[in-house]
This record gives sequence, C-alpha cells and structure tokens, in this order.
Amino acid sequence: MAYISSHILKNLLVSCIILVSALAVRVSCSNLQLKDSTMGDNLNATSLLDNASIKNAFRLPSPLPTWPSGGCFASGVIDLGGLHVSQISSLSKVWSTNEGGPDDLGSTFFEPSNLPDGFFMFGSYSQPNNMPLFGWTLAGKDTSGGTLKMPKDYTLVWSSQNSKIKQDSVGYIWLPTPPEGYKAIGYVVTTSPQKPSVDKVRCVRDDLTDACESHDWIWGTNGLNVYSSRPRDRGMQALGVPTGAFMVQNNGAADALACLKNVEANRSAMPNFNQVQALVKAYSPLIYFHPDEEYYPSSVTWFFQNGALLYTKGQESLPVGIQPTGSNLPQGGSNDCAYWLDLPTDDAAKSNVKKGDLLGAAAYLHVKPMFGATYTDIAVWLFYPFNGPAKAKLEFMTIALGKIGEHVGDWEHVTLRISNFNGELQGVYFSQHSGGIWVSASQLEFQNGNKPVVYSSLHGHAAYPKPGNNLQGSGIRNDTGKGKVMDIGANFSVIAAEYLGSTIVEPPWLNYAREWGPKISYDISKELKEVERFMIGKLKKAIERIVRDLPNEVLGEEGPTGPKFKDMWSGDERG
Ligand SMILES: *[C@@H]1O[C@H](CO)[C@@H](O)[C@H](O)[C@H]1NC(C)=O
Ligand SMILES: *[C@@H]1O[C@H](CO)[C@@H](O)[C@H](O)[C@H]1NC(C)=O
Ligand SMILES: *[C@@H]1O[C@H](CO)[C@@H](O)[C@H](O)[C@H]1NC(C)=O
Ligand SMILES: *[C@@H]1O[C@H](CO)[C@@H](O)[C@H](O)[C@H]1NC(C)=O
Ligand SMILES: CC(=O)N[C@H]1CO[C@H](CO)[C@@H](O)[C@@H]1O
Repeated sequence: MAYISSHILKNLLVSCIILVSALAVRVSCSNLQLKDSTMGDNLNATSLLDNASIKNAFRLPSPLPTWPSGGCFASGVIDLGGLHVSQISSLSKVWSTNEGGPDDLGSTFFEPSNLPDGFFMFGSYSQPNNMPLFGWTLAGKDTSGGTLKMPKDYTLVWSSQNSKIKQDSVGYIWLPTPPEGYKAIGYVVTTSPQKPSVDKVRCVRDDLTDACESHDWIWGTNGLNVYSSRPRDRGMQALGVPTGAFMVQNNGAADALACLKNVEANRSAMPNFNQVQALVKAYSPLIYFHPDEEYYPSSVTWFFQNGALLYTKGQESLPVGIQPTGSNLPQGGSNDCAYWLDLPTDDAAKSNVKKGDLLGAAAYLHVKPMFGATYTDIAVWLFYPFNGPAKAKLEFMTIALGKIGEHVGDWEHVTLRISNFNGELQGVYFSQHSGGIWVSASQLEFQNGNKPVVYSSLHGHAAYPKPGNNLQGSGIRNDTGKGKVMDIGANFSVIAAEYLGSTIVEPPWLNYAREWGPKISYDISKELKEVERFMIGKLKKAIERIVRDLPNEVLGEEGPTGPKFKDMWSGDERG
C-alpha cells in the first residue's frame, strides 16, 4: 500500500488513459481441381500499389504446401448430404460504389466465375473497398436429385437508380423467390433494371438449410445496409455452413436468406492427424512478448514440477504437490471451489514460478470442426503461471493499481480458422480478456512464410495483431511490442481433437475443472481506496470509472479455469 501511494506522488506524468498492462475415416471423395484464383476478371492486382484496397487481391505470402493425402480435406468439394458445395474465389466484378461503408470507401459486388462442371451459383459476393479482395462464395451441385431448384422469380430489393452516391453504374439487388420447400441462399446483383434469368442461380431444399444471421458491416447508404452472413448456431456440434452471401437490411426490413447445413454431419472434410500436423507446420503463429514483459508462459508440467500446489477447501493448511501430467488433480465435476491451485509458498520458488519458463514452454492445441465441418479451428492455448498487476496511466500520473489485475494461472489463446475446401488460412481470433477479435488473413502480419504474428500484451497477455498501444474497451490499454518471441511450431502438443476419436489422449490436467489460481485474494474496494487516497475529484472519478469497466477476468474476481471449461471450447469464439 505504501508502494502505491509513494508511486502516485512520484509519477506525475501525462494523458488520461488507463494502462492495464495486466492485462479418420476412409472415404471416397471426388477431388476437384479448382482454378486457383482470387483475381476478379476485371481487377488487376499487379497494376496497383495501394495494399489496403480491394483493387489488390490478397494472397498468403507463400504458396500453400501440398497437404498429406487422406479423406476429403482440401479436395475442393464438400458433401453436405446429396449436395456438393465448392468454395469459389474466382470473382468477377459486377458493380461498385465509391462511398459509404467502412472508411467511406464504398463496396464492390462480385459474381463467382469459372464454376466447375455441374455447379451453380447461389448468389453474389460483396466486400468493403477498404481491404484487399479476399473472399469466396459457395457454388452447389445436386448429386441426389432435387436438392437444387431454380427460383420462380425475383424481387427487386433495392437499386441505386435514384441515389446520388458515387458509383460506376447503376446497381440492382435482387432476391430470388424460391419454389415451395426451397430457400434462397444469396442475392443477385446486376447493372440492369431487367430481372436476371431464373436459370442464373439455384435455391436449396429446406432440409439442407440452416438459419443465417448478419455479421460484419459491408456497406450502407440511406436506410440500406449490407452485411456479411454467418450461421446463427455455431460451435463444434453445429451444422450450419456459411455461404459467402451478403445480407441486406432495407429500411428496417431484414432479409430472408438461409445458410446451408451439413445435414448428415459428414466430417470427411476434416483434416486427419497428418494433415493437422501439416497445418500447424504451415500456420503456427509466432508470439511476440512486450520488451518489458516479466511473466512468460511455461509448460503445464514445468509449473507443476516447480512447486505449484493443489489446495482443498477445508484443508487449506495441507496443500499437495502436483504430478507432471496432473494425474493427481481431481477430474471432471464442475468449478465448485472445492479445489484450487496456487504458487509455491516459498518466496524464492514463488518468484521463480511467476516468471514462467519461455525456453521450455509448449503450446496446447485443440482441433475442432466449425461451421458443419467445412472449417477447422485450431485453438492455440498458452499457459502463463502469473498474470501481472494492472497499471493505470492517468493525466499527470502513472499509477500501479495495487494488486488489481493480478492473478495466478493465466490461460490465453488465439484460434486459427482454416478452410477445409483447400486448407487455406482464413483468419485468426485474438482473445483479449473476456472478449476478442477476428482478423481476416488479409489483415494479418506474417513471418516465415504463412505464419501469423501475434503480440501478447504486457503482463495481461491479451493477444493483438499489431504492436503498439492497443486500446481495449473504455480506455484499457495493453501495450505490445517485439521483445522475446515464441515459435508455436517449435513445441506444441495436440491435447484434444474430439473428432479424431482415440487418436488423441487428453492429458489429465485438461480435465481438471476447477481454478488454476486462488480466488481473488484482495479486496478491490480497499485497493481502490488506497489508490485514491491522494487523488482529488476528477481523477478519483476517472480511476473509479476505469476500474468499474474492467472485465471480471482482468479484475481477477473470476478465477481462471482451464481451456476445456471456457465457453469457446465447444462453442464459437466471441466476436
Ligand atoms: C461423407 O462424404 C464422403 C464424400 O462424399 C462420402 O464418401 C461418405 O460416404 C460420406 N459419409 C457419410 C457417412 O455419409
Ligand atoms: C494489368 O497490369 C499490368 C501491369 O501494369 C498491365 O500490363 C496489364 O495490361 C494490366 N491488365 C489489365 C487487364 O488491365
Ligand atoms: C504492399 O505490397 C507490397 C507487394 O506485395 C509489399 O512489398 C509491401 O510490403 C506491402 N506494404 C504494406 C504496407 O503492407
Ligand atoms: C516442449 O514442451 C515440453 C512440455 O510439454 C517440455 O517438457 C520440453 O522441454 C519442451 N521442449 C523444448 C525443446 O522446448
Ligand atoms: C503507457 C506506457 O507504458 N507506454 C509504453 C508502451 O510500450 C512502449 C514500448 O513498446 C513504451 O515505450 C511506452 O512507454
């Protein structure tokens, strides 16, 4: 406490922002050689210099490797149950606007081109102009008779005819009218007031569709808003398949598009174990720590072997050591506070364990199907024995927030999302305390080929795609930078992949359901009072507001449970 107050007085500095630096199945499978192209027919990537523009088609820095063979992974086609779908990234520009949408740069509408034999388009694709072209839309082929039908007609949903927006011509957005028992999957965009031919797209039989919702904002003008779409129900078991279609909301009226559904839960497109290894080799991230970082990750085994203790409620004075694989940790059950882990009691051992063991640290991987097994998510978990304390930076002063933000046993993750059509990395999820963000592959920093770069924030270990001062929520700041680095590919272990059956044996520590650190061991309001003792009105209010807005995970009130007991283990990420 004395530390906090003298610290406040000593550090009369700048800026009203807080820095929480805590912060295999054998299947036969029709292999389809797709034209490998993200280039629209009307676009010319090489002729343009502006990277952050749709005029550039994004490609991963290195060509994709040849994936080990087996199953239907990366075969170009996925069988949804009598309906084959293919991911078409060869896109031809139809219409573009030059204002509205993200950065007010407009958006562009495309049609899939070069469809493989027997495949039909479902609708158009759209993307904001403020990022390189990186997208696809599904096309479908009926293999069982009756899964696809032409629409009966179209309704004009919107046209730019009377709009004064900057545009390259007049655009028309059409909604297919599906026949009875079928659903429309995508809109059709044209530059002509004439209805498109009913032969242009296909609708899909009800049982092969699933509920869709709008997601990222693509574009908007005068009451019209265009969004990307995704299945409403998402997670390891969910069967909804994203289509690449855009959704339209026109003056409040939402649309009626459906996503697709892997109706028989056919997982033959998921990677087998060899393919998983190849994916990790291709895309394993590089994690950069802040130059001032003090608390590094370690392997779980190192944590156990260097003095971590298991406590039992009611027997607080009798903690026990932990076996290397966690075999003496209670298994299963729920987080009922009957047990918890803590640092060693001896001071020297404690400070040693808090620092972690970067050289021997390992990443723990959970591989799971996503979006009806048309994608593979690889969640990359890191364990940090200790999450450092928070610091606040307010106008005129730097303030250590006492113990606020500190906790023992910090589990953090990033998730790679990979297309099972071709094995291409689509994006990475960066977990940031209780939330996080998805970043498209086109917006990532890469190193050593196609390995994404991740920045772990000082003390708090939240993941960011960029170095610098990252703002999170209402003024929480997590500084990142290029200090030490951890190459995930150098030491990882696949700890779970339920779909692979008995191939992967889960370590006992994974099934320990209780907390990896003690419950909050300090009183926040007391800590806060100490911090505020030397502050007057405005600053006091600012500090209070900032601390109040801290997510529970940062406050340490919610004890950290292991990866398997977090929502995103079986669900989708929050973002
Ligand atoms: C899954 O799809 C593959 C590829 O089309 C097919 O060979 C296999 O029979 C399907 N499995 C089931 C259980 O339907
Ligand atoms: C694409 O750009 C190259 C280089 O500037 C140019 O030679 C070529 O004619 C362009 N192609 C098209 C279709 O515009
Ligand atoms: C833009 O693209 C060029 C060529 O692909 C690359 O060399 C350059 O580093 C990129 N610039 C940025 C800012 O990403
Ligand atoms: C890899 O991680 C394991 C823990 O899973 C650790 O024991 C081993 O020392 C690490 N190896 C290297 C080369 O870092
Ligand atoms: C507010 C604060 O502490 N900012 C620091 C963020 O990290 C950089 C190094 O990457 C420092 O230079 C800043 O002082």
